[in-house]
Amino acid sequence: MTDHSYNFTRAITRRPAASIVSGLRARDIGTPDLDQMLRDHAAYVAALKSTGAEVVELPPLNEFPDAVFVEDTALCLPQGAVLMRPGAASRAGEVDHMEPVLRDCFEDIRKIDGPGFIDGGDILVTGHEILVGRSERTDAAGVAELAAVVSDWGYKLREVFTPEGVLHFKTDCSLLDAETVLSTRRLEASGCFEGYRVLNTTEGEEAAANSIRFNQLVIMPAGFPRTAEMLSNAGFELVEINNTECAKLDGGMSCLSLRF
Ligand code: CIR
Repeated sequence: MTDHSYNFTRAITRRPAASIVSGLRARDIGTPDLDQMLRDHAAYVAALKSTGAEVVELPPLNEFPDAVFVEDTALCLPQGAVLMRPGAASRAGEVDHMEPVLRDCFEDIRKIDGPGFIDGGDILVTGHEILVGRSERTDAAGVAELAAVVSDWGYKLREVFTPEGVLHFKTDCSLLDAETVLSTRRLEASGCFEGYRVLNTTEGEEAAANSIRFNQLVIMPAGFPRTAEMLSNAGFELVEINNTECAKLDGGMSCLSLRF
């Protein structure tokens, strides 16, 4: 049986806009370079396509500096898509731009109406459940509303907690196969992955946790050699993508696509 938590036929991405220099960031560690980010983005799209998937490449949205991080706008499942309600005010309008794109791909489109907030980056779909991390962007009401929406499609949703100072739940973890996750030690210590096989990022390489399993590949940020070696020894086929520019805006591999 095809496991929908990591086997995908399509992805949606959006090219970064010149306004990316104004993207949100927790700490200022430098201004992202658009040309470098465009090169990295092209390499990311090429990696997705190399698995045989179709990739919808949306044009830049200059009025939304963070719109390249499409993952936060929606949750895509085989049964349909759920439009999120992003917790950062400057990003709320990105959802209206994603809605028509998703309407072309899904018959059943649902929406988080509020009053709660929820970002796609806080949602990890595994082989048998949906984990949602409360964070600065995702609150209890947002989690509860999503739980109600997806229960109708037969999903169990479990609320967990994103560590203090970490932007999104998936900043610190990714799915490697239906029951294996790659996680930082600090996130695993919260107990949220009980029952899963957990592989840890190496100390000092926490940013490697924001990777994605996409069909046969694990697409990971470049520059984390010890974690890469560990994953490779565990039998995963890796592609490394430069992430220096997205990292200045707290972004990683998952944020850059919607996968379904
Ligand atoms: C933000 O703060 O919203 C963006 N600068 C980064 C979003 C990263 N998205 C994600 O982890 N899913």
